[in-house]
Amino acid sequence: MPRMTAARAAVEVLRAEGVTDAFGVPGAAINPFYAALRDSGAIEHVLTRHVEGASHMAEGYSRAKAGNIGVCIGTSGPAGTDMVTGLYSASADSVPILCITGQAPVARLHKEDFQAVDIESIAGPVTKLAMTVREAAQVPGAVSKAFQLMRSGRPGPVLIDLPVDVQQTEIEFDPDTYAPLPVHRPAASRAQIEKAMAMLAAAQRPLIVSGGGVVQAEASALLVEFAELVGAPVVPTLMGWGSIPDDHPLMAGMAGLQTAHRYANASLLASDFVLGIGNRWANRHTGGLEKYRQGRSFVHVDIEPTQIGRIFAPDYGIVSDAHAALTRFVEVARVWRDAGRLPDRTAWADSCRARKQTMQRRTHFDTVPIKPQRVYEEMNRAFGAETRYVSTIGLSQIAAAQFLHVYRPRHWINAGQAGPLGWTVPAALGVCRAAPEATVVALSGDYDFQFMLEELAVGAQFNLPYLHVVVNNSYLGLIRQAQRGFDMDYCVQLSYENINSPGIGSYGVDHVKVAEGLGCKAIRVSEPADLLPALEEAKKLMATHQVPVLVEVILEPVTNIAMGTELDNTVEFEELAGNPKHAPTAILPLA
Ligand SMILES: Cc1ncc(C[n+]2csc(CCOP(=O)(O)OP(=O)(O)O)c2C)c(N)n1
Repeated sequence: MPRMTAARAAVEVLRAEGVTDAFGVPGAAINPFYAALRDSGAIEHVLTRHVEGASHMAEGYSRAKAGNIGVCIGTSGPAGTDMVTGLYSASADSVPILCITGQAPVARLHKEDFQAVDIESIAGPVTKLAMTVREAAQVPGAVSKAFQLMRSGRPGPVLIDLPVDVQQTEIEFDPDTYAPLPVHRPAASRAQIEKAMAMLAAAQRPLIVSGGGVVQAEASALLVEFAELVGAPVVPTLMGWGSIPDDHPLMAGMAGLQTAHRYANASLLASDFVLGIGNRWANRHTGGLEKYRQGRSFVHVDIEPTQIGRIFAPDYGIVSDAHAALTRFVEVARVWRDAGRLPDRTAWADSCRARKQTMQRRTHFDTVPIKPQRVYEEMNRAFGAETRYVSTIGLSQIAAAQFLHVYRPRHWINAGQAGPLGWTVPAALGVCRAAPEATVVALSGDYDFQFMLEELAVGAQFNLPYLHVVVNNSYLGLIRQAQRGFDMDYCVQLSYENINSPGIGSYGVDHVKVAEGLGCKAIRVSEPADLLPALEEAKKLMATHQVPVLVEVILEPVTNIAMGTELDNTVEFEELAGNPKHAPTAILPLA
């Protein structure tokens, strides 16, 4: 039997599970693992500038391609705690990442040793498994189980914590006969799908809500086929955006709060039945539950049994992987179509399409300083269907969801539930690493960008070219707007005397100089007419220099995207539900 250190055995398991890349920061307590990485030569390592950055890169890497598992590595103590935000983000959005940390020697774990922290307890609530492996012989099994867990059921992150003496202990392990553990994903039965189909067929105005689970399960093509067979419009959630192309006749828009379309909210309120697949009824999607549920029945299909009924009790629940469920939905729908059992829903689908045509928000503004809406209009011009967008949080993300267009799964990569500022730069780098052929376009407000902009150095060092649009209002825009409710404008201004934009005043951080200082390329835009040329120029710079390229857009300081009737769809829901006083003009009568 081959003998090797437990650290080497862990690396051999990673290799056998298909890992080719890792993101991390070395340190004393993880050095034996780094030695094993070097000796094996099987895994490429990207040295990040912040350990939190490594965790977000791992998430971007996982989300870019089906089957990918991003790996992030750090030493004991603060490296593990730095990665907790990444674990939270991955767990919240059901993304598998493997976090490996070094630890103090086993005998010193309770002696307040230097950088000894109880990371397995800290990471517990934000992982599927967090384990400090105290016995060297358990290491291969623990890492193997990590992969099984990450791939089974609802995907999510795992943390494996390796005390430095455990890493160095020699064990017997045979990589040649290693085999990954079986993965389990529940699948809907024919009877369950037929029952849901009967409810859908009985409805007059059915909608399908397509969540991130559809994207994760690589079931987007099946979703579109199913929607076409039954003639039901699709409302993707923020995590499911891209599961049906924006220009598909049955794409009814995104519903809910903020990251939503007015026409989708109207269509949702007009529906009488919702089939949710791989979604979790997030509060940013549902808004107020009473309004959301009133007058319609629900079927919920989810891979995780305890998700059924978590937010509200559906009329019928099915525990299933989205791919397995949609495969059967398509099968049954074909049979029912051939038997003439599928009602014609053309008029209903047409009414959703009419709302989509008439309830668009305005984007074309010529004013200087630039209004944010215009930025997205120009981005839609500059970037095609192959573009993979990466964004996190803020007014910028909200407006992006309202105005950009996404046509393919895994082409809207967004930290949907956790929304941690700083996620965008490292996540975009992770996407680039996983999909070097892709056109990756990140979008941030200036504050999100400033949170982890040191990671741009990683993009420059490792030649990870992507285009980062930073919409700079020199404000914590979203928070400023939220503060309206408190009648204040407090601790939200980012500007200070540093650089001046013509006619606008001081904008504080010179992002162009910072990006260039880190080895990237950068362009600043202040006039609407310069937006498209700048985006085109940025594409060329990316191709020529193979580094991240920043396009900084100087926006009006206080954005005038309406957060009331335009963005706060709780209000929109109420209006659309029949308050004639505020009802927007172009709404079709609600059924
Ligand atoms: C780690 C973290 N802290 C605080 C917040 C709360 N927060 C959400 S958006 C935001 C302001 C974002 O400003 P910016 O990135 O400039 O985007 P804008 O809203 O101006 O487009 C803040 C502070 C957060 N999401 N994450």
